[in-house]
Amino acid sequence: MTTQDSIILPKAVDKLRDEFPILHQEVNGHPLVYLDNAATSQKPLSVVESITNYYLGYNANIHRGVHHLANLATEAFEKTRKKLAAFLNTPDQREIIFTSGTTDSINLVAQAWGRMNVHSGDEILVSMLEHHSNIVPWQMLAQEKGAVVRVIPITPKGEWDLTDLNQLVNAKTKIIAVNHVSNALGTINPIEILIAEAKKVGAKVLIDGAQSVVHFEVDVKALDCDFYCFSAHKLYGPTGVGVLYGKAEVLEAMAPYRGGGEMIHTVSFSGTTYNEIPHKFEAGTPNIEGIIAFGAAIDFATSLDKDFVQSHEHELLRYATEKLSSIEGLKIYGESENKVSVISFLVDGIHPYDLGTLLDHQGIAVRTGHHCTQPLMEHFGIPGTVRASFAVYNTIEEIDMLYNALLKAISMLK
Ligand code: C6P
Repeated sequence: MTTQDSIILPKAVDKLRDEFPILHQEVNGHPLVYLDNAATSQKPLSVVESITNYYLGYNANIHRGVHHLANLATEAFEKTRKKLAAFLNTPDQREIIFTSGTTDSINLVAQAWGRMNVHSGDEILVSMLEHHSNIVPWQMLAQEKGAVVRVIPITPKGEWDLTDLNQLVNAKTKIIAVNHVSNALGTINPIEILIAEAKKVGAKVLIDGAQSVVHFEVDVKALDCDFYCFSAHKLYGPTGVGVLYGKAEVLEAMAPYRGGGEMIHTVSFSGTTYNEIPHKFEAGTPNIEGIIAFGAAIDFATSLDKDFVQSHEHELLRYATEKLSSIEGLKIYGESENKVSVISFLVDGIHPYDLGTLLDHQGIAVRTGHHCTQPLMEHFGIPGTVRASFAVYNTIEEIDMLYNALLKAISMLK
């Protein structure tokens, strides 16, 4: 951090925090310190207002009516698709499918692509760092098809161990499904290596971007992956909506996932024809206000200065790592050089739940438990961790508050 940055940064963050009224409250008699951003980020005013504006001004169903409100709602809804296409850098809006979130996007691919393309004896490759949402849909598919789920091991630092890459990615591999960033450890994974390897054997690649897009820019065309997905709610947007990017030619060759309104072309009892992509995968009335607010969240995210986000989050991570490492008996899980602003830790002899509860008593919100990564916790031989995850609106002072609250909690529990 340069001297100039240290003068400018607090002011910039203060201004940013004004956009998030929820942060300005007390919890248990202490100022709220919200460090559970990897679970869900807080929402700026513009996102909240986009929802009320819709309901107060132009609530209507989309793609169906010819009336004024229906046209306004359809236009606002489709604008989000355009924004997401730009956000992920695809020129083709048909490659943007709205879903209910990352989990839904992965299930869509596992079912709609997987059922057609994965057969007995085939292999699906995931990693030890996956969230349950990127494990269970593949296990369900593998069980149905008699396929095998293989797992990329990790190093003690929490990075992929690609020593046996040649065996892990082989002629039987049909799809590689991995996260870009680990939610439990914060590791940024070298997905480019796997995408290149997949091409050699003709396998498809799905990237779970739930934890990446809020921290750095993603260009699906430069990555050249087949699928990329994320949820709005970890990127300043509402819960219950998300996106699946898929290459047009791959999506076109896929059967629909859910049947119903909107995804059809014509329906008759003698046979039904399906709509074009992306609508083929968007059955039923969607979460209209959520998708519109997703657009507002994209606007907010893209309005932030990228260099500022990166340097501020990097400084939060560096400072928090230094402070927490100085606490006796505290062990950090996930020590990659290539990390986003997430710190998972345990303190000798103290259950993470007890620590989390005593932090909450002091106004500090962290996540405790297995973080929906039970195989990873089992790998480390631990029940779970305490996870502090920082967003661009967090401050150095809040890390000092975390540090002091931790010392107090530890002294009470030991
Ligand atoms: N991780 C966390 O606290 P949904 O629930 O569909 O929006 O996202 C699921 C998901 C998938 N992949 C990764 C890498 C994730 O981090 C998550 C959500 C939250 O870490 C809730 S468990």
